[in-house]
Amino acid sequence: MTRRLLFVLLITLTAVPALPASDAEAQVGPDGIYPMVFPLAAPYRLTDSFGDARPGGRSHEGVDIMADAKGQEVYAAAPGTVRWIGSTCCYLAIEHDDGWETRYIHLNNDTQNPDGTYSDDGLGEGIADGIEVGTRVEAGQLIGWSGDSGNAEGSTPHLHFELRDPNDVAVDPLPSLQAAESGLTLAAPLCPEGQACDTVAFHGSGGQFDLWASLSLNPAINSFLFGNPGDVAFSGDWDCDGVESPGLYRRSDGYVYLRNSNTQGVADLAFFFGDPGDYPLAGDFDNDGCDTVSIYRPAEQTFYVINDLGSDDGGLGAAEYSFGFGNPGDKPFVGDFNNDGIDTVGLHRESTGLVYFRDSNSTGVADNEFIYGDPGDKIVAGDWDGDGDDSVGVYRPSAGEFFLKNDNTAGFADATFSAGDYIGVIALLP
Ligand SMILES: [Ca+2]
Ligand SMILES: [Ca+2]
Ligand SMILES: [Ca+2]
Ligand SMILES: [Ca+2]
Repeated sequence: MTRRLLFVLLITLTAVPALPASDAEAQVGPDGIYPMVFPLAAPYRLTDSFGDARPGGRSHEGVDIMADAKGQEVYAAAPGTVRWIGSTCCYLAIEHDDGWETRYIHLNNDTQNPDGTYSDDGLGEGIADGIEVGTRVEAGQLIGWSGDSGNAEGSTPHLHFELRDPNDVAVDPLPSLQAAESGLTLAAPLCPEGQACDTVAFHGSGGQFDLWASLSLNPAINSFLFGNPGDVAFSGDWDCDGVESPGLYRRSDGYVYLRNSNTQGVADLAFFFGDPGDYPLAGDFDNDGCDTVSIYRPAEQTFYVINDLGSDDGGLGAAEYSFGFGNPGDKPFVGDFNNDGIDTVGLHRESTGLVYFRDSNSTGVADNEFIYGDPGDKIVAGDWDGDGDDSVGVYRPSAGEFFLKNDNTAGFADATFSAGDYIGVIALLP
């Protein structure tokens, strides 16, 4: 999967054609995306083929997902019931619980040779055992295998995939397939029930925070103003009450402004720390349950850590310790990447997407490094799945989208969200 990351993340989601006015519209998410699991195992190639002319004056009512070979696994895109299996092997339709339907055409009909290749004898199996009309299927369940059956005989194996709304109108499935591929739709809840999971607040150019109640496709959003345009945002639990809220750093003068609630208002704490040009970072660096503000001095590639907060517009004084880490130009972020209760530092090279971090606040080589996202993305780390360790997310200003992963490795996003136009993002447990 790893090698496909950049390709996937570079895809631009295309506009979805307007759906007919009906209750069908209620079933699609932001941007007209139908939530689904990608229906074909890799390797494959998506084609933009909805609406293409076909023999007899027909219009192509689906998208052809080109397979590398016969026999690649085909999955139910969403939960539902098998409504129809074509009388000539091997076509299949699933009616979903919301009245939408997906169709899977040209499943395999040939037998596999001992060497793994396929004959073209039309005598093989293309539909999985137990899949019959009336069978209940879950999202991602194996329903069959790719092939060239029907009027695709002799052509490149591919899955003709259709998405039809409750009025039986074919909808271009390409944006939904691309969304499924990049994690824009969720096969399972990101945050398991009962877990405490971080969410995000997006920071706007005018000093606005849009705090998402949860990372979901249609979250409640709490908007409030804090600070001035140009301030750099971060987050933490300054008063140790278990609620995280924003902080701001004014890089022009080294001023820190902290707020203890996620509401509009002035700073609850304000003090100086660092020098003009420093970057802020905040976290629990000593595992006492309270977050404090520290800084990264890019000119020296040095972190300055302190486990106390200042107040009353005063200077915070000297850092408790400092250490060198990183390369010129890289931007700092913070997380508890190894779930030991101590936040440590990472750096992000925005020009390439390189992410690297330490599991202790000390000089040394990176404990982990990988490429994530695209150049220009803004990084943050959070515990999106509530398992205790922080992992990366990136906000992409050019697309207004937020991508996250539940482990710190390259690869597909575990979830992607359409956010809008912001300058950055913070992670927090509100
Ligand atoms: Ca707090
Ligand atoms: Ca602390
Ligand atoms: Ca840690
Ligand atoms: Ca986690």
